[in-house]
Amino acid sequence: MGYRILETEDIAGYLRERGHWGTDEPEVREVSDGNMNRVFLVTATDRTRGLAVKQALPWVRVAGPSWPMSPERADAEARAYEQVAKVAPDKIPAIHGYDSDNYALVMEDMSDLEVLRTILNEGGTYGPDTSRRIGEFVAQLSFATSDFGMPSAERKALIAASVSPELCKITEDVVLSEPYLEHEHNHWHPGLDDLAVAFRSDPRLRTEVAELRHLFMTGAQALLHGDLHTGSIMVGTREGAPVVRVFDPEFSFVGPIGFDLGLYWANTLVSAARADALGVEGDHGDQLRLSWDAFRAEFRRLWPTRVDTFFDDAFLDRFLDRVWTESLGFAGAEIVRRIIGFAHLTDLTTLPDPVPASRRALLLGRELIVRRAELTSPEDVEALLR
Ligand code: SR1
Ligand code: MG
Repeated sequence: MGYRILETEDIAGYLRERGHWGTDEPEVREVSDGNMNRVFLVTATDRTRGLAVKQALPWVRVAGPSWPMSPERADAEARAYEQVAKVAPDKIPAIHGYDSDNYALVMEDMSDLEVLRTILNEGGTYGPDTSRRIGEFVAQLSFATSDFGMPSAERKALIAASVSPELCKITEDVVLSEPYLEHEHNHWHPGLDDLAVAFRSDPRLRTEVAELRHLFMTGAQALLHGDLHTGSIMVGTREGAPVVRVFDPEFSFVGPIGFDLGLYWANTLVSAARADALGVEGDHGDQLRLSWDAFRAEFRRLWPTRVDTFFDDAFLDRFLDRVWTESLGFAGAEIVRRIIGFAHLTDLTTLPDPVPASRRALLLGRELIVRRAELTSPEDVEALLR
């Protein structure tokens, strides 16, 4: 059967057809929240079982049919989950099946967990484990799918299989060029008019963003999540133990490792700007350091297992230094686009007055882009935050 868009009333039958559900009638509700897809939660009436169904639509969900987008992005997501399952299965939801005809994933019900951004927006903190696990996640996925973790020919096949031009183009446009141009996707609070104009007419900033854009287009270092923001992470506790789950890797492709770290850092820094604006005490400003330390430690732990020992220890030091610098640049670009480009963050938009925190974040974003080579440690970034 060909592709059909699933509605709430179709879900129980669909799951039965595919052998995921028995004859009992579950409760089904649509909980679509991200920019791109539809998600349904399916729960047994006695609450003993649950599943989630995620389907890619032939357009960007928040824009509607006026912004067509191939649902094949779900193939990229399914492929990414397969790769992560090999190296970090504890950090992603369990995948029960992928239906490539309908671009639908059937996966673990995570409704007992909460989206990290929601927790932060409600005044919560990251806690001691979240950023450590995110740093480990990026290291485990990127090491395993780099030329250090995979034989050369296998890697070339992964690069070919993971090519995702449509989704990469979104990032090349909305993150890595449009905010620095006049574009209909861009919008911002009127209190930021002067900065939006200044960012569009800043040759140094533009050249540095061009550098990052080119790196994103050409730097095939490892398989990425591709959209690692705090809305793509769920956290909580199960049987007394902390749980962190990374989801939504539909933007996955083989790209520069710093893009994943940078996106996460941008979102932690924006959450810090929100906390600061509200006078909330928290651990937001520590997360870049915690995730970087965990990433670096895990990458170094895996290094002795590399498949190509021509890459020596001195090269590793250089490589990690480059990842650090590139991550800062991508973090800056993500901050800027989330404020004067497309797809703004509720961290800022829901503030009583978003302008002061947005201005600080924008200026921080610019610093991270243009001065990334001078910032050599997390303490340098923390100093910028102060
Ligand atoms: C058209 S999509 C806009 C944004 O939503 C996704 O979550 C990505 O961040 C993308 O840039
Ligand atoms: Mg997403």
